[in-house]
Amino acid sequence: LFSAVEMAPRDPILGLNEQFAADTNPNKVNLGVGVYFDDNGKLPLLQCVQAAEKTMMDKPTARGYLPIDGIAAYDAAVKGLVFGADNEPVKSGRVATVQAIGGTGGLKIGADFLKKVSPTAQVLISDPSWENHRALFTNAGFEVGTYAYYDAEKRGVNFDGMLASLNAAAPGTIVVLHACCHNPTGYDITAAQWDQVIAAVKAKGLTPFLDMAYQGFGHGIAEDGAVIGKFVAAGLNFFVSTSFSKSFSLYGERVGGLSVLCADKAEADRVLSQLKIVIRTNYSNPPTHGGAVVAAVLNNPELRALWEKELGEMRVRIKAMRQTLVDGLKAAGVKQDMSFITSQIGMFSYSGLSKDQMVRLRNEFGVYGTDTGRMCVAALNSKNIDYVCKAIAQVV
Ligand code: PLP
Ligand code: TYF
Repeated sequence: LFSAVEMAPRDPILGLNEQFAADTNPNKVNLGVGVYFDDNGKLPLLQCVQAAEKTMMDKPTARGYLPIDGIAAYDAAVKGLVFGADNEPVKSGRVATVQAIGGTGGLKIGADFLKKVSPTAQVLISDPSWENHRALFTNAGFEVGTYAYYDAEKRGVNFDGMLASLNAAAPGTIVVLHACCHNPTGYDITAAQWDQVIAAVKAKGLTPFLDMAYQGFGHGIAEDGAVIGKFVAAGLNFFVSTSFSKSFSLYGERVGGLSVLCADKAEADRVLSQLKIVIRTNYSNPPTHGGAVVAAVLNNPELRALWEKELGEMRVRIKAMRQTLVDGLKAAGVKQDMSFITSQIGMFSYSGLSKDQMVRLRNEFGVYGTDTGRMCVAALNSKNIDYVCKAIAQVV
């Protein structure tokens, strides 16, 4: 039965984790996978999460099946974060939101649903993008292409190219957009550029799918969410996947969501009923713990304030590390101007280093980034940064 089964390639990012774990270099630094570590190099367990869990443990509850679409208070909290609780889309009931198994789960539910409603549509992801975007939509049965995004020479967004790609797309094309903190490049488009993207999407009749995996890591929760308001104001119907993996440091709990903004409440009810079929036929209903924790935090004013403070600390620390990296590279003797690192946003930096340089960093120094030159700035800290700067200086 399995004799003809071929070995599948490793995930280019998660595969690095295995290689890192096996590396015996005592100075090794993992800048591969997108995970936030604190200044001691530890994965944080947020205080807001601990407080919510303590309250839950003080009053233990049995674990029945959740509704197919998840915890109602969780879905309401996701809607509030994405659209603003007092805003028209939520108030009018035209958002269909389901709890999902991480942001990946949200994308997958959306992709499977889209395959039913737009079976022949093409999907466009940014060039480059999080590689799982391509794999996920391909596995859902779509043909996946790219829209222009990164300009290596300019070190920024090839915005004219991006607009040209969107304007050349066939009506109904599904466009996967990074709501903020573009992965892997770290370059976001400006508010004015979003307006142009939205105008193109509207004029061409494209279907926007916003991937919001890093809300709060760019400029703030509301600031990063503002792009959603622009799509709402344009009168578009669209998809938003949400991930709390990074913003709650709850990677392993798999907490995320999918929201679909529909024309009216009746349409949202019908869409929700279809999303529930996708869920039912894949894993029936979501797990309880992570969703309960996030709902408890987001729906309690004190814990929510604590979360915003802790998320703000993560955001500020990453920004500080960007500056320290730029300064450290200069001090280590790197001649080229690396200040572009501070104009990038979110967890990642596209360093501009070549594959050969990245392989040397890994093999000779135990500094792990992806072959594309992406480094996770959120894994730098005051103890490892000098080492990383010296290693980079050696290979450039
Ligand atoms: N989308 C992007 C752009 C990401 O970087 C990630 C990172 O993991 C995800 C989606 C998936 O998030 P999750 O880990 O919650 O599935
Ligand atoms: O890009 C990253 O590093 C994160 C984590 O298949 C990740 O988004 C990487 C690969 C993958 C799932 C998550």
